[in-house]
Amino acid sequence: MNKDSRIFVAGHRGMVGSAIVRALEERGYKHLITRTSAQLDLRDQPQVKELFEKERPEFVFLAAAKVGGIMANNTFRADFLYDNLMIEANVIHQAYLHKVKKLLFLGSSCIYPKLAPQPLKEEYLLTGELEQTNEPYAIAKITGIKLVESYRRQYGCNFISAMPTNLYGPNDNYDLNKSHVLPALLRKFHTAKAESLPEVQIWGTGTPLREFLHVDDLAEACLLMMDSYDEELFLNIGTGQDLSIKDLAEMIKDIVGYEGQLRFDTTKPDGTPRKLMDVSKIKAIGWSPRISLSDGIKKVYEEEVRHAVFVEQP
Ligand code: GFB
Repeated sequence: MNKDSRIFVAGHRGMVGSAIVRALEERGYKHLITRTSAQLDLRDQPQVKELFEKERPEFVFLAAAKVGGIMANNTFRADFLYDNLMIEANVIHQAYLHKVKKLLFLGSSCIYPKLAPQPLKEEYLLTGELEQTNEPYAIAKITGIKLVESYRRQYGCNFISAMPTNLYGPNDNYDLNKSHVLPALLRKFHTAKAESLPEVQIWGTGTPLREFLHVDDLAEACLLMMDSYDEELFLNIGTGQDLSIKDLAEMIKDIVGYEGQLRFDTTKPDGTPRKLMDVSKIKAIGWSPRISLSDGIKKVYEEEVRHAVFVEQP
């Protein structure tokens, strides 16, 4: 990419897309192409075709997706499968037809089998059964990886994929029924402190292990891959370190300054027991995360509290 390249960031209002836009703007890229979902429905093939015909993007970051936490994934199973399949198929196919120079597709660590050996190496894809709570989303993301791989092999397109671990950062979703665990706990502890509530409910047993990456670190990895990675194999993006949901809850409780109790609601699902990424390949090309988990959570919490609202996305 050079500073005048036409760069389409699909999903620029979301947590990942907005972080990629911030990183591109900081580096002086001038010709960013963006559309809100009200302006362009990426699930609609004619609308996506028109965008590519009109704007002729040279580079595409495919960060648009229907995303959510364990409950949203488990409840809106059809939407997670349909919306993501349509977005990926439309954008990747139009990128091929319009001779996009390079496309980066964003997947997710839930593509790996539920009981795969840890840490998760890229080659464990499709070696076992998926976690049930997010199987439709995972199948959609695996399809995205296979679209990228297939357009490369059949048509020689320079399309690549990145698989981020669980993410957090600015522009996250704070709707407690749809969000991921980290924003949910920030909001729950903040509310409990403000209202002097005696306890906070944590879903599941607290024993599942999760890895968390600040989205600004992910954006750096995406720009690096766009600049200097041209291989077929997708790359894991994570910190290589995880912690239990109970330990995450204790960390957030301390950061917020809440003094009540934790209560585990075991009627809620745990999801996959562990999904720790092996990040040796992305590290070998020169990327490492810079933001520690506690610093990142403090930063996000200060930003959200300063705005005085926890934004709920549809
Ligand atoms: O972040 P999360 O919703 O998604 O949940 P996954 C992680 C763990 O935190 C689960 C527990 O064991 C939850 O039961 N948890 C505890 C909570 N309290 C809460 C809470 O208040 N809200 C939420 N949401 N969880 C998602 C996948 O899996 O991760 C997606 O469903 C995607 O497909 C995404 O891959 C990154 O890590 O379990």
